[in-house]
Amino acid sequence: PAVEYGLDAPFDVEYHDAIPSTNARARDLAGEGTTDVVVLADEQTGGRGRLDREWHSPSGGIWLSVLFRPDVPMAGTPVFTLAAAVAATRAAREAGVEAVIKWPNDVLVEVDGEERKLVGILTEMEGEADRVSWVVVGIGVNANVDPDDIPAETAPTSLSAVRGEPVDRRRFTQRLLEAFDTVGSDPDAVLDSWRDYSTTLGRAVRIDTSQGTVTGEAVDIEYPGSLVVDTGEERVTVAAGDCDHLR
Ligand code: BT5
Repeated sequence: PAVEYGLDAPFDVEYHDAIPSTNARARDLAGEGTTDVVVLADEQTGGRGRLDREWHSPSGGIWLSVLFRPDVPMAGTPVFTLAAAVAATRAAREAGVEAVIKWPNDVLVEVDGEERKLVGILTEMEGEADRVSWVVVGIGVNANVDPDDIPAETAPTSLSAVRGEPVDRRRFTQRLLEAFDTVGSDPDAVLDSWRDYSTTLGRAVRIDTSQGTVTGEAVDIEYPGSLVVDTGEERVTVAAGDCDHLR
């Protein structure tokens, strides 16, 4: 395919010019018994976010999924989502884009005082409670795309829009995968880097969870990726939810 980057990555890479969803393809490969592979596409025609939301994936982006089989319980998998956010943020900063992480899975850039979404991450897995069979971490980076071509209600941005020139996708993807591989195997390193890059810690947040809404100050992140929120009355540990920064 035209998108083939010639990556020297710590994974095998399967390239596609266009595919419905790299996560769907990686799940299929998992079902066939494959592991340690990256599925990479220039364009997705059926990209998905969390809760089956649409993920717009025009040509020029970096849409990829990493399939691996870690020796961890199901409950430990959120750390891989954090690792992906850390890796994408590191690669963005190396490309001159001051990205920050919003809990749990958004990589944002502040543009004209407004937080805009640069990267989205979707982690899927299957297996037993005490040990996963496989994990697929999908990472969508608005690389060389025009934000106006992304009709998302959450204001998007892209690497090329922030830089004013295209990014070298081969180099960026290489750094992203290297960082994911290095940091992903060390949960303490993931949490430390996440704290460094976070824009959520120290801020007033409102989190909608399946058990209701939690409002307070985000004070820390805890293994395997839970946000600790000080409500003024107590400290609540939130495992998953949609987070809004209140100021
Ligand atoms: C996410 O979901 O942020 C996870 C996105 C994961 C995408 C990757 S690409 C490779 C792999 N293959 C897939 O099919 N998926 C993964 P969530 O937090 O639910 O955010 C989704 C929301 O972001 C949508 O409802 C839109 O409002 C907005 N959105 C959609 N496309 C966007 C884009 N390209 N840039 C910024 N925001 C977008």
